[in-house]
Amino acid sequence: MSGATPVIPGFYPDPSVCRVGADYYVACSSFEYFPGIPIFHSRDLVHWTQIGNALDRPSQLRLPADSPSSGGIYAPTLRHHDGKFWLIVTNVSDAGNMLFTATDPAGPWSDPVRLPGVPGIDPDLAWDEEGNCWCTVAGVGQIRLDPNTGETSGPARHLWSGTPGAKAPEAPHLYRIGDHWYLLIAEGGTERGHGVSIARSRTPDGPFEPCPHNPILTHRGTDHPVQNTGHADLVQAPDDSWWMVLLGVRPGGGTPGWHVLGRETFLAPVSWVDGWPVVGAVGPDPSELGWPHHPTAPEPVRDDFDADVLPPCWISPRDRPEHHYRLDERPGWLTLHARGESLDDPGVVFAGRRQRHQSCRARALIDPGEGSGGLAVRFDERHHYEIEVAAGEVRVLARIGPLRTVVASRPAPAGPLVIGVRVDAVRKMQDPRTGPDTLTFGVEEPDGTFTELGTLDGRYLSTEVAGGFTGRVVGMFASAGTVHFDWFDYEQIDS
Ligand code: 6LW
Repeated sequence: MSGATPVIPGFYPDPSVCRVGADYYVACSSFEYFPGIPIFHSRDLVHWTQIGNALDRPSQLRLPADSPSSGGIYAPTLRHHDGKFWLIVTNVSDAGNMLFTATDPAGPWSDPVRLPGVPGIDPDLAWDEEGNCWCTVAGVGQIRLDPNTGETSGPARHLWSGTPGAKAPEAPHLYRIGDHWYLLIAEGGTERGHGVSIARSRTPDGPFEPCPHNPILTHRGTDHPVQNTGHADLVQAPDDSWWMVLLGVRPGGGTPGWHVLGRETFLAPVSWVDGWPVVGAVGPDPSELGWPHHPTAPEPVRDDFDADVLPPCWISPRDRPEHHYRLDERPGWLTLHARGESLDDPGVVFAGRRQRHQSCRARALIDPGEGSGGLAVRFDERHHYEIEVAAGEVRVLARIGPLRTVVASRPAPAGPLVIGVRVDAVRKMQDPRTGPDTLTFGVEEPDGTFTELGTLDGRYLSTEVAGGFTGRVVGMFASAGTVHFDWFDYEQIDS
C-alpha cells in the first residue's frame, strides 16, 4: 500500500511546515537530543533534505543531566513572516516556551526569546491583518504575544476543547484561509487513538465552530499500516493545492504491533468542500503527484569523519561538548572521550543517527585502544542493545528495563576492527507473538565476512515497550577511556 511511506522516515515527529516561494521547510521535535529541532528543506513536499538543526549551541538548548529521556524539546511551530523565519517551541526540561528567529532556516538561529507568559506546550504563531501576533497552545488556549520581546498582553483565553469525548486537544495551528480563521488540532493522544480535527471562526480569537465531519483524519480502529496519525500542519502549494504533514507510526510484527522508528512524518493531500478540509490518503506515492522530481542529497551512507564538524543528522543525548567529541585529535577519525557514564546513564558519550528504515545495517571501524566503547542501538537509558569492545573482548549486551545481560562475548583481535548490527524486519509471520524485527550484532572479519555474535528480539526497543516520544538511534559510544572510530556507515537493506 503506497500509503505506508513516510516522507521523512525515522523519529521526526510533530512536523511543522511553511513555504517561502517554491521552497518548503519542516521542523520536528527532538526531545533529549542535542543538537535540537532538525530543519528539512524540499521543493516537492516528498523529497526532503536535512539542512541543519535550529538549536545547535548551549545558549539555545539546555538539557539538564537529570532531565528524562523524551523530555526536552517538544513540538515546534515553524512560520515565515515579515521576511524572517520564526520558531516557537517548548523545552519542558528547562525554560518552557521560547521563540527563535533566523533569516536562513539552515541557521544560524537566534538565541531564545523566553516566553514566561505563554503557558503549556505546543505553541503556535499566527499574525492577523493588523499585525497582531496570536499564540495558541495545547488545551486549546490563546494569548496575544509580542514575538520580538516575548511579552504577552491581555488575558489567556480558552478557544476550544476539541471533540466531546476525545482527550488531549493539542498541537494547535491557526490559519487565515479565505474568509475564515481555521484552528487545526490533534486529539485522542499520540497513540492509537490519535486524530486531527478542525474548527473555524470569523475572527482569530473565536468563537470557533467545529467541522461537522471531525476528525478530518484518523486511522484509529483501522488496520491501516500507518497508525497514530495526528499532529498535523497545513501548507498551500504554489499551484494552490493544499497539503498536510502529520505524524504516524508503522507498527511491525504480530499482536499488538511494535513501532521502533518512533513517530515519522507523512504527507496527505487536502481538498476543500463547503469551506471545510477533506484529507486524502496518507502517504501518496511520489509518482502519483505528477510533480517534477526534485532528487535530494541522501544522507551520507558512510561518514569518514574527514570534515571539521559532524553532519546535521548526528545527535547525542543532552549535550555534545567538543572536548568529548573530537574530529581533530586523529584526523579522519572521530575520537570519543568517555566521561564515566555508560549507555545506562543520561550523559553517555554517544554520537548517533536515527534509524530510518525497518531493515538496515550499521557498521563502524573502531580502535578501542585502552578504552571501551562500540556500536549501540539506543532507545533510552533503560532500553538499548550494543556491541562493545573492551579489554581484549568483544561483547554483545542488552539493557531491557531493569534487566541487563551479556548476550555473547569472544576475544577481540588487537587493534582496530569492524563491528556491526543488522536489523531484519519481520515480513512474514507464522506466529502472532512475533516481534517487529531482530537485531544481529557481530564483527566483520578481515576477509569481509560477518561473524554473528548475538541476535536479539527488537520488540524491547520499541515505543510500545519503552514508552516515550522518540525512536531508535544507532551510533557509536565510549563508556571508558578514549575510543577512536575511522568511519561509520548506515544503509537500508532488503530482508
Ligand atoms: C507533543 C504533543 C504530544 O508536544 O506529544 O501526544 C508531545 N502529544 O503534541 C511530544 O511529541
